[in-house]
Amino acid sequence: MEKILNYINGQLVEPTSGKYLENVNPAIGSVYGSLPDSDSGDVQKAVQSAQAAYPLWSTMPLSKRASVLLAIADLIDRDADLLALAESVDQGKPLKLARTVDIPRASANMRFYATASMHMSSESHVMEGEAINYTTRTPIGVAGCISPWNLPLYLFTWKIAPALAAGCTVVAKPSELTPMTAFLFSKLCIEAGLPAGVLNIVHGLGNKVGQAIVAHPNVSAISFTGGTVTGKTIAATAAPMFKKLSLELGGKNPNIIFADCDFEQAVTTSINSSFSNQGEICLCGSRILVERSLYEKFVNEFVNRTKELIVGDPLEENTRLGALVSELHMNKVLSYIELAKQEGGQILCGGKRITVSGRCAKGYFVAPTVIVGLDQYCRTNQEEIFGPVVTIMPFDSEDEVIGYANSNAYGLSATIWTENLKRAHRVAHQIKSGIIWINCWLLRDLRTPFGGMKQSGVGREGGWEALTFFTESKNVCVKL
Ligand code: TXE
Repeated sequence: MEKILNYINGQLVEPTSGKYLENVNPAIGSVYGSLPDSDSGDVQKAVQSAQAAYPLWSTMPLSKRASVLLAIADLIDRDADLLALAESVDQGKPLKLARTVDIPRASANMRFYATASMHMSSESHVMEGEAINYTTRTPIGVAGCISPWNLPLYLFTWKIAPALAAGCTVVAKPSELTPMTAFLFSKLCIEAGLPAGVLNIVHGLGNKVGQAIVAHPNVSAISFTGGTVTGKTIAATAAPMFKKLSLELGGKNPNIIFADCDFEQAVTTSINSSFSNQGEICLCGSRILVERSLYEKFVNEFVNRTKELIVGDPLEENTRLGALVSELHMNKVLSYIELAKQEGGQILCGGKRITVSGRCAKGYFVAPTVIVGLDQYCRTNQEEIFGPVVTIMPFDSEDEVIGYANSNAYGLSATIWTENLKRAHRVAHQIKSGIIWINCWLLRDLRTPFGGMKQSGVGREGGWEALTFFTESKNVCVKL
C-alpha cells in the first residue's frame, strides 16, 4: 500500500486529522494506496509556510530561482520511467502515453517557465518633456493552484511552474483521484533544494481542501483547471474577495472536416483527437462535423479504424485506450451513451463497458464509441462527456457549420480540415473558441495563449500570459 503525505514547509507530513482517503487503481478497480484527507487546518499551515517563504523566494535573483526550477526539471527527466508508471497506475492511461506525453511535458513546463522568467521585461512610457512612466511587475503573493485528474503531473506543473517562476509561493492541490505524481514531485522538490515553504502540496477533497485554498484571505490568486460547475463555485467564492482568477474549464470542441481535406491525415488525427487519453482531454474534438459529400466515406473509415483500437491493460505496450479515471466517471460516460440512444442516436461502434481479461477484469474500461443521427442541439451534443465518445454529423455549407460549431455554451478549441487555406482562415476567424487548429490537433507551442471563451473559462495560460497572471503591475510616473 502506497501512503501519500502532504508537503508543507519543506516536509512530508501527515494530515492534521490523521484521516486518509483511498487511492484506487482504475485499471484493476481496487484500492492500492491512501492519500491525506486534509482539511482547512492543513491549508492554514500551508498558507502560513508559503507566506513565511515569500520574502526570500520573491526577492531571490532570477537566475538562482531559475536554477532550482531547472534542477527539478532534470530530476523529472531522471525519474521519467518511474513517474510514467505511477501516472499510468494512478490515472488509468496507457503507460506509453504517460511516457511520451505527460512526463516529458511536465519537465518541459518547468524548463519553459524557469527560463522565461529571466527574459521578462516591463514597459516604460515617455510623455515628451513632461514625465516618464515606468511599470514594475511584482509577484502577486501566495498563489493557489488547483489541478484535475486527466493529465495529472502535466497540468499540475503547467500551473505551479509559472507561479514559482514569477516569484510567488504556492499552495497547490492535485486531484484526489490522481495524487501520486504530485507526491513524487514533492520529493523531487526536496532533493532539488527548493527552499521550505515555497511550494506546499495539500492533498484531499475539492470541497474541503480546494474550497479552503480558494476562500483563504491570504491566497491572492487562484489558477484552476477542472469542470465548469466547479469553476462556477470557485468564481462565486473568489470574486467577492477580489482575487485574481484563471479558470481553465471544459470543452465540447467541434472537429470540422471539409470534403477537400487531406483525407488520410484528417481520419488519422481525428482518431487521436477523439480517443487520446480515453477522450479525457478538454481539447478532444468530441463533435465531428463532416461535409455531406464526404460524410459516408468518412464515417465508414472512421468507424473501421475505431474498431481496431486496442482497449486494455494500460501497462501493455500496444494498448491505445486504458481505463477511465474512476467508477463514478465511467458511469457518467455510460449514462451519456444511454442518453444519446434516447435522443435518437445510432451507436455505430462501442457503446458499452468492456471487460478486459486477466488482472484488469474489474477495471473501468469503456469501448470507443461513435454515434450518428443526432440533432446538433440535443444534450449529447451540448454537454461535455469527457470520455471515449464522439458524435458525427453532416453539414452542407460553410455558414451552416460555423453555426453548428458555435451552437454550444463552450468555446475552448476547434479543429478545421481543409486544403483551401482561404477558407481555413475565414472559418477560424468566425469560430468562438480560444484555440483553433488547422490541419492538425494538439500541436502546442508553449509560448501561445491557451484557454477558452464562454463557459470554457476566464483568462489564458501559456507564454507571458501565465507569468503575468502571477504578477501585479504598478505604474510609477516621474515628472521631469
Ligand atoms: O472535476 P472537478 P470532476 C470536467 C469533465 C468532468 C467534470 C467533472 O467533464 O466530467 O469536469 O469532473 C477540485 N473548490 N473536467 O468533478 O471537481 C478537485 O478536487 C476548489 C474537465 O472530477 O472540477 C480537483 O482537484 N476545488 C477538465 C479539481 O478541482 C475544487 C478536467 C478538478 O475537479 C472544488 C477535469 C471546490 N469546491 C474534469 N471541487 C478540464 N478542463 O481539463 C472540486 N475541486
